[in-house]
Amino acid sequence: MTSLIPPGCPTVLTEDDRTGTSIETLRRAFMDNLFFIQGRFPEVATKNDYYLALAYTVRDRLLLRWLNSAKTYRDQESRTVCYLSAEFLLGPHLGNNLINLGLYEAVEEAMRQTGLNLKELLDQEEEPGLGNGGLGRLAACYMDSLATLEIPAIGYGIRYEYGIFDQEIRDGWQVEITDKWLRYGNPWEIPRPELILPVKFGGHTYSYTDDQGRYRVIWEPHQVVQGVAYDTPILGYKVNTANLLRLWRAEAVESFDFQAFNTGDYYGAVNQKIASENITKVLYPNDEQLQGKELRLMQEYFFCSCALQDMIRLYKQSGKQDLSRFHEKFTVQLNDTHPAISVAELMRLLVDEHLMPWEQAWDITRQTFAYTNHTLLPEALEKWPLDLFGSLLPRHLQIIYEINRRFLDEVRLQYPGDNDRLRRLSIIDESGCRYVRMAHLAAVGSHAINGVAVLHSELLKQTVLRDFYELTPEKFSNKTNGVTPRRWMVLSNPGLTRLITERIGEDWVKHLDQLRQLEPLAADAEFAAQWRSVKHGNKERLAQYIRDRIGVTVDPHSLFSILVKRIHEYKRQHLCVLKVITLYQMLRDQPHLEMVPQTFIFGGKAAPGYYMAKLIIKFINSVADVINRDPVVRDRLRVVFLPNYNVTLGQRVYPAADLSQQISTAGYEASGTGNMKFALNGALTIGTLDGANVEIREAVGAENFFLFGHTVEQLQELRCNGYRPWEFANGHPMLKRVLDLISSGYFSHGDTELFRPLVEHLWQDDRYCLLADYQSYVDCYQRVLQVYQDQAQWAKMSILNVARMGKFSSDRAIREYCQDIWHVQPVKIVLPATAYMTS
Ligand code: KOT
Repeated sequence: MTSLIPPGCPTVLTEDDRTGTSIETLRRAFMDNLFFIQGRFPEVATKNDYYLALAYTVRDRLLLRWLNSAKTYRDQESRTVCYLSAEFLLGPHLGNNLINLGLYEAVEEAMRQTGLNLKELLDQEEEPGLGNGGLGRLAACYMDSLATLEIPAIGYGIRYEYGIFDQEIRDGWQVEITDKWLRYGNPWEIPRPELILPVKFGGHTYSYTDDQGRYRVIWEPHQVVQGVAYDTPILGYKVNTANLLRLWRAEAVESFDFQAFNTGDYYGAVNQKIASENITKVLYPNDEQLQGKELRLMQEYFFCSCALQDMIRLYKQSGKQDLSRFHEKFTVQLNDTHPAISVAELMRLLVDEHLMPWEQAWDITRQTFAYTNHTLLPEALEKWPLDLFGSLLPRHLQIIYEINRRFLDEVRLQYPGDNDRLRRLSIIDESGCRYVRMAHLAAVGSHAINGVAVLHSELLKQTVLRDFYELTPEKFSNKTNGVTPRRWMVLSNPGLTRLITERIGEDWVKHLDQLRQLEPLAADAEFAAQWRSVKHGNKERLAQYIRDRIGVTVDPHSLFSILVKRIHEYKRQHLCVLKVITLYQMLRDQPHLEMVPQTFIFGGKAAPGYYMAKLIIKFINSVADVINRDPVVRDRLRVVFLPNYNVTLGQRVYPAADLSQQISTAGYEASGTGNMKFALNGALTIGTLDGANVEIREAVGAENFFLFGHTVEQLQELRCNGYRPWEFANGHPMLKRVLDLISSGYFSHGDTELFRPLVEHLWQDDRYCLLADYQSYVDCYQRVLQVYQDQAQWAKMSILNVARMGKFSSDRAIREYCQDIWHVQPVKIVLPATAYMTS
């Protein structure tokens, strides 16, 4: 029996069916689960039965680590990070857990011996799409790193019944399909039906003085729902730490309101049940666009209240009744403002329910929370109309008023007579309709505030939170984002992982800076050849996928230029299309032009109510249709829109990219994380000085990065002088031809109306300055094509990119949060000699 436990990893001594890791044990346990959990013989089992049997086999191995982690944290009363996020975009669990357990090869072999193909089983898993994009995926990467760094942590969020919609493309348009991710069950979660917490909504408050002379407020709600916990273990890489992701589902307090039922209001009772369950029914699919919907505020409050009540419950489990050290036990990170209501909720719990004096409660609250901002876009800044807020959370509104009153009193002391400043800083926006500004609540209620890339953190201090920065500069810092190399390299790019590990050993997976050892190999011709061959294999697999999925043939020898991310005007997918049309024009002008064959691959979802974003998808598909059919371009140009871009598809796409397109308008992309995933997989970047691009360029070297476009300062100047996009269009013959071609209906079967909003917007307003950056983008692309013709040079640059990307591991980011904000230490988890615990 070969045991595949990683060296140095303490483990159980017994080789039982639920914890053993030999191929033989894994195979037996798998067959056992197929029989006893799925209730199937192999003769009749479906692929899904096999997937589930395997998932349960792997889950058993997680549970051993998970329960021991929980027990250790409890015994040692470990300080714990709580990451509060409305989104966790996890991606499929099975492959990742196999990597982190160090069991991928063993299970692959066990499956092979059973006549099964592990890859096919991995493909069975429906990914939990409980997030929109960057913010949710970052939360998932951070959970991976917290566990890998052995930091006690709990992720708190919402168990949406329907995650981000599935995207289909019909006639070039996006069509949204509900994401029924729980359809076949979810083997990775453990429901805790006995862990139920009440959450109140609406109603009114009244106050009185109790018999000890204390002022007290009672909140009589209109509605109470209950939160039920669903737990998912999050395992670290080759450690015994498995942390907890606790997601909450809303339920009616009782299945029927018996009083209503008895008085004959059967439908009223049923409606109440439905209304409660609706709270966690579906993820709002808007990325960086606030929709001031009541249900959304209910979702936010619902999960924050559950999370904080749960923390208090855990705190009290250790025997402590008095909550004066709550902030020593827990540090809570607010993932943008979606959980910012937590500030008022913790105050309510401490003051109203645990009778703590206001000043002490406020001290604890401020020491507990820290806030990360993820966007500067004004339309994404959360603010809630006062009426709506007050009718749903009447007690919280009172608390916010009190927080604000005390806060503004302090400001007044520092800036006497500066009423303008008070107005700007106030948590309540009174400039027109009155609103609660959630970023202000988060900023006032936190001891630390950070942006997610150097440039973004600087802009944050100059724009959205400028007055807060002037008031308390010591609270501000930068924490540049990172991504986990486990999912984004080891799992998704086994070829590159093998090649790197052969040369520098396997430590880089945990210490990504070690990739730097690859630098000397950039000059090694043999290594470069292997490097290129790995990339080519990945491109072949993506080409096959494209053929299977949308029936378009692409040449893996062509330059794969990829732009995958949510569709948004500031991300400028349409700038890339203008470039594609420019290339097409050149080919039509000179049909025999020698040109590097290129494949442009797009992917991304548009918010269902975001008309322009949906039109951009139609635009890409329409241009693709015309170009891919035109015999003039022959094999020199292909355009592909891959439907339903998600984590699973990302894992196919990043390893196959030659060129990563990171072309947002400078100052708009807070950080970006796709940019990091591409570069870590050996793609070169064409990009603007925006978000983390700035730091990526600094890290890999300016000579290994294709830079174009106006800087933030240049754009500011352009706008100050009155930006007139038509001057750019008229002054540039090719750009004008491209815009005119679109307007002529060339890409819309002669329909001159279809893309009019898009083109007119560019001519007249061009908020995101595409036309101003067009020339520079086109010129830069020429340099890309020149370098690509020298494959040796390209490979060298690609190797240097990877070698110098170590900084962008989420492990680095989490270490910084631990040191600067959370002040939390690793806790080693040691597994007991026998599999199951006795106490
Ligand atoms: C959405 C709604 C409100 C506020 C912020 C968002 C948001 C920001 N959603 N995703 N982001 C992205 O977050 C990533 C992780 O920090 C960044 O890399 C990216 O630039 C943001 O756009």
